[in-house]
Amino acid sequence: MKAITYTASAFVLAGHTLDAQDCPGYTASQVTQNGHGFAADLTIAGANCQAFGNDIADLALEVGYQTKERLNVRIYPKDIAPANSSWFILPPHLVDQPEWDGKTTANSSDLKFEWSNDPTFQFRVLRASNNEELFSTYGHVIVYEDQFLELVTNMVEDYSIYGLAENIHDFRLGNNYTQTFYAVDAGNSIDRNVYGVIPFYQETRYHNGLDTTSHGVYARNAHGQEWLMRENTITYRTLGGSFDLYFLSGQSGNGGSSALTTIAQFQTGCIGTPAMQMYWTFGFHQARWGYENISINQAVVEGYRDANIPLECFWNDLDIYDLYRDFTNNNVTFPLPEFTQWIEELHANGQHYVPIIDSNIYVSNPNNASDTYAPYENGKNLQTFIRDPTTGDFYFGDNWPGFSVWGDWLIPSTQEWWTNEIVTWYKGTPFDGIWIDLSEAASFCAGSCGNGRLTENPIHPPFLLPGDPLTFDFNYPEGFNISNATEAASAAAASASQSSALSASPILPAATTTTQGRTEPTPGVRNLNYPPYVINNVQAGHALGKSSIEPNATHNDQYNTTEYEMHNLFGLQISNATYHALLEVFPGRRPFTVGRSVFAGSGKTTSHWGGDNTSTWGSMFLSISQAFTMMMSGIPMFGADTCGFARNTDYQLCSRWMELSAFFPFYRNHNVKATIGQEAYRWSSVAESSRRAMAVRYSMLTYMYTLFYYAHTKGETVMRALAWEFPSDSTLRETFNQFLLGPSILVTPVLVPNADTVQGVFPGIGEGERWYDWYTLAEVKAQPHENVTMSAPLEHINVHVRGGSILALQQPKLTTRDTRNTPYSLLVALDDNGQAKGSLYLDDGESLEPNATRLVQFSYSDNCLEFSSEGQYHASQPLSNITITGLAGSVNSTGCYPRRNGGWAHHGGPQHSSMHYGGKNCDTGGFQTSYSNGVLKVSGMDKYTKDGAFQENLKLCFEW
Ligand code: MIG
Repeated sequence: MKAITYTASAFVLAGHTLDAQDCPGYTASQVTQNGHGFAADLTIAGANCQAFGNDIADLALEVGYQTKERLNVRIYPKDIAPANSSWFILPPHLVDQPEWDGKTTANSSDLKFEWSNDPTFQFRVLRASNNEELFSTYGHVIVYEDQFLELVTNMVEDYSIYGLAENIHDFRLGNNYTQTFYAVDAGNSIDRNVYGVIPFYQETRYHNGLDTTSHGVYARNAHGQEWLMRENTITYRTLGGSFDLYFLSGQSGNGGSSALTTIAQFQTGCIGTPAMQMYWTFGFHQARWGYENISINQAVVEGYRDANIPLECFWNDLDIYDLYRDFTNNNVTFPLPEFTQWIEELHANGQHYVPIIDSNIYVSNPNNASDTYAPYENGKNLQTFIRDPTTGDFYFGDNWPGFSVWGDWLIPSTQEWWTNEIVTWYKGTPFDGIWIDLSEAASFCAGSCGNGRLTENPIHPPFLLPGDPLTFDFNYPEGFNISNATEAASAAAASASQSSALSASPILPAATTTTQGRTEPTPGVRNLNYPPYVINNVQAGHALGKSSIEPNATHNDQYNTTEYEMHNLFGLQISNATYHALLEVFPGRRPFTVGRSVFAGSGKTTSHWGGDNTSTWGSMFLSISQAFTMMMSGIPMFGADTCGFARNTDYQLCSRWMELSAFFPFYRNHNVKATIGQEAYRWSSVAESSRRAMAVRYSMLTYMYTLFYYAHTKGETVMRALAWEFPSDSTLRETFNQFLLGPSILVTPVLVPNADTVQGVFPGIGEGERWYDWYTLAEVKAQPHENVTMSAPLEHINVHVRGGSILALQQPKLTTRDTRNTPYSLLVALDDNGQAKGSLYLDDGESLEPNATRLVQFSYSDNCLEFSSEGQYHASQPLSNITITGLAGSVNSTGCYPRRNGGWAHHGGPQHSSMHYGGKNCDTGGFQTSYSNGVLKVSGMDKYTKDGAFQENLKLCFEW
């Protein structure tokens, strides 16, 4: 036997490095053109290499100019035995497969494909307009084995690529980084694989500040994989499947390319745009693992009410369940019907309720007649669970409830079963959405460990649970020892004595791990549990079967597809199934599901939270770059566990985090068990920070909602990196300590402890951009590229409005329902030319296909505010105020004039309070106006739009 040592970058076999690039590569022949590309054969150009699998000698190549902006390259085995097809081919019904639009040809494409056989098959993709090379395997071989695919692309010097979600890493991925993809149940592993897999990157090239360009690459493959970013290359490796690459030009029309266009092309053309969310989901959510009974639930809801902090939605974790079993209610702590009534009270107050559902299903103890568990029995009757290939029976892994099974989403009966369980459970637990956890899918043991042991059910998980004796968490955020010295010292002492007590009397034996290095490829055989190539999976020993269903588990489809192929898709599938189940519960209403594991395309049905982060400043900071990657991946309804999940938070971190997350689409505070509570009302400072930040958020809910409308219809992004909005400024290429919400709102959070100032940049100053403080409306005075120091007391988050924007605002209330019922106001922030524009989308806030919508486009120029309003939706609230900021220094009162198009007229300059409406006398107009420092405020306009603010097109002019 050869000695095998694993190193991070290569395998050392008997003293020498095994490099798949020593494989022979392929030769192309039999080229046949079709109208929109060509096909060819690829034949192995030497002896089998057996690098990390069994070589496939004959491949098919297909190159397709699919749309003007998208080029597809597919390489797959030429002869696939039908039974093995799922090894290589990812069917379009599982993951969308983009196709030819029926008209694009090589000549009309933004992109150009070139190839050569010298010395072996290699290809490159160029931008047609200027022959710029975007992707190139020249100088490298292609490796195609049954368990290992590799290709290498040459990259420009100091390249900037972004994406490859999900990762907890800097925004710009860097040139010395490996992104591993294998959905995993493991905290927020920094720089490693996490819960989701979206193999798409976007590249930006700055060209010395001239004409920044962008393009994208999507690799449609669901296998375990790695992307190795190195100085001048990226190496792409997967454990199977095919090369199915989509190159996106990032160009719009005949113009230049941009990151935002590239990202939109990925969504609209490749994976689908995100689901439209219900209006209320943009309110604030409170969750915790450890809300152990109805009285605790009640106390939390009251805590928020008493502190005057908005609480839109209350979440329960596992605590509601009987013995951790999905779809149950603990009779003692959450008895029915009291629990049902409690949820109905929330509803009556305009609040909502979301419970957790775990991906695992408890297996009843066959020897205990009283241990029947209907969800298992029902699924068993339909034979709808994933199987253990060694017994042919179900695969019995282990999770919270004990030995468990998992739904096999490849067969239709599983949807039927899942829908039935959800519909049934809803009767006693009238939820408004579903939180899907552990969808990696996680199992606490290796293999079908319940074989022959089901009679032991229920069993305790093989590790201590938070909340078990001696498991209190004494960790606090960085800087806690400075802000809370005494408490920090006593926590350290308590922690030490707890760990010595635990080591004196261990409660559980140490968990065993499964470790094995590289296995030798065996002709004709795939080694599923220990593939020859060992990806850098975050689990101990990098074992794929650790903390997860083992790769050799089988599905019930015609191919008996294995988990090896399906692993990364479990989260996508269970979220899709839950989406469809919710459509049964709420016909015609947009389903709200929040899932932990996601794949390319998940955003069409689900939202996502950042998983188990920690109560640390670093974790808070990285939530911003993580959010950017989700925006790029078509999953904009994203947020992190605010104030941090694992460990204790403190008042500073929690204040800053409540402020920061107020500008993330999904805004939820969540916390693990056995730590201190972290609801926003627990500290006066956190309460005040939350009230203030939420007031900003709730004021602009319609703006957030409108951003989602454009995400859903056009693939636009919701949170935005500064680099996306200001592409010519290369100094922003790594920036993620600030971000934009849509094009108009700039957020500069405090990300470090013990600070009362923050630094941030105001992009575009000196090149026509203007910025205004949200709270004072004062214009920012800064030099180009200046890192401006701003005051940032604990309860304050810096928010700035970009000149050129018009925002429709409402008055913040304690629920989104009440906020939505307040009058509108408009904020007009002028740019250098005295112009601005904006838009507003309205509908009933919950229908999948609303029968009435309204889209209002605002514009301001030449002192006139105009809006055009289209659609049938009737927003009954009036328009009460208009504020214009950025007006020139002094205002002359030259009298008013009526210039109305069936709308408004205004007499008196901004300093006059009298105005005309519809030709009536100024004095009965009753508008109030005030002007100072470039800000004009007009109020008291409600009476003119009693029937609704945006019922007609309007033009309102100001004269001075
Ligand atoms: O094995 O349900 O990420 O949000 O509180 C851990 C308990 C299970 C992981 C989730 C977390 C949730 C926790 N869950």
